[in-house]
Amino acid sequence: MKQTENTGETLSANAFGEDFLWGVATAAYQIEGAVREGGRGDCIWDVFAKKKGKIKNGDQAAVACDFYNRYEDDLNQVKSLGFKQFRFSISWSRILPEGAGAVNQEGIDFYNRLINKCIELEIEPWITLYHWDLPQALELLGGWKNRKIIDWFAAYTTICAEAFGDRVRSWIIMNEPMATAGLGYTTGEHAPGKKGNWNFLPVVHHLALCQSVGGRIVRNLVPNAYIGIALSCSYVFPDSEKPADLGAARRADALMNRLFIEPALGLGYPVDGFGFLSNINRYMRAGDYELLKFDFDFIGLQNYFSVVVRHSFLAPVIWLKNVPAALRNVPTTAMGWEINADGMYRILKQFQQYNGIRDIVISENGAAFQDHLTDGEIADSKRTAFFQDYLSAVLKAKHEGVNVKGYFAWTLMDNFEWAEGYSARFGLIFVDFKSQERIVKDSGKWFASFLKNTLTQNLPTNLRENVSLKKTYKQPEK
Ligand code: GCO
Repeated sequence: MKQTENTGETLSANAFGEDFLWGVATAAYQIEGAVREGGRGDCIWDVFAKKKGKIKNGDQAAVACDFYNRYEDDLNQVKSLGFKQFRFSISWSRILPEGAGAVNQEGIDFYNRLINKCIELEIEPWITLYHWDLPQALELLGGWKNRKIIDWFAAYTTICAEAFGDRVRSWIIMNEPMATAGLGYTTGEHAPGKKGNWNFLPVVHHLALCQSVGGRIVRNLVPNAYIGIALSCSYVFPDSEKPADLGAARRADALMNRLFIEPALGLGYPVDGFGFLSNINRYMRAGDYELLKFDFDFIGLQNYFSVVVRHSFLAPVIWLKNVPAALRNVPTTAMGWEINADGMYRILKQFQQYNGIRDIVISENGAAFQDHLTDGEIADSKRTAFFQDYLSAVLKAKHEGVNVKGYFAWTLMDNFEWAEGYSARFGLIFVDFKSQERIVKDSGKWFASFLKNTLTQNLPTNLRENVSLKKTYKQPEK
């Protein structure tokens, strides 16, 4: 058994406490497939992935893991791995094929079946409302650049809260909004593939407004809801102690770690870290400062790697560059990301400094490696070691008083890794994308043994009681 670095104690799930939540995370577009089934409308990724050169090897997610049709078997696997929490996202364009307007009952039905199956298995369902798959119909109207998205998102959130709120307690309003703003609308590496620094600010502002607007709607419609957001975060090290590099690290930190939490906490945008952000004022309207605030029950942190940055004259506006792990002679994952569990510990300590954060949940953590199928087995010892090291770092922070309430491994099974297509495998379960065969990797088996004797509490009974109710969504009146 692995010893934790810092305390010398054996890493055991029970060391995290009886009420610690152990889960596994997924996202709709990465696993569902069935893009033409059940009345679903196109999302921005359907359109983006068809464009030449956008996704590695020209991969498409029309089938992905076919989770839409195989969810029962896959949830049985969640159960057999020992996880008691399952995080999935709702595909907005399954619920509202045109993004707004008529509700697609088949979409509601699918998530009802999925939620009910979770509960039948004594697994608590966690909904992410937005994990990057905006309906294409809304992108044609400007997408996240258009302030009307507040109304569209509010309507979608209301429908989901009314349809699922009787059986779902835990809600993540938004996943990694920084990726949407940065990769989706600024560098164009992600859907919808828009480029330009001047898209960044309105998109950030509309995302930040939607996270709090969505939070308020769920608060009003779902009694006893546990509401959060999921933010990517990476501890930032300056490349040197030179003032220029320290400044670069401050700017990177403002963008990567502060941009979405601080407005929610009532601190406004982190302009002290990155002056350019003061330009967001041109998108601010009266009342927005208040509207941005929301008292989340938890903040989901997703940590994969730490970064080292230095000043650079070659990158206008941000004036910094990332010093790639490959040049620093440090261990990396198949994504080229630095493996550094100390970064997880440091980022937790950094978030501990904020007054006003209630709970922290690690809403994603995991790693891609080259997996080799040999005699029906995947001996992915590097992935297991990664989880052990990062979990030890979480435990160390928890022992030092950081209020971490749960941990979600990314991810249940290999899936469509956005611009990397199927080339990057993050799963605890290997997927053969031709046959859809699943094989539990050694890391998955390790998790199963790790979680085997956890003392985790049972599913709240109130979630269970409502499963038998027949759910039909009433079309909104015109
Ligand atoms: C992310 C996502 C996941 C990724 C994971 C690995 O937020 O980036 O939530 O969809 O697959 O992070 O890159």
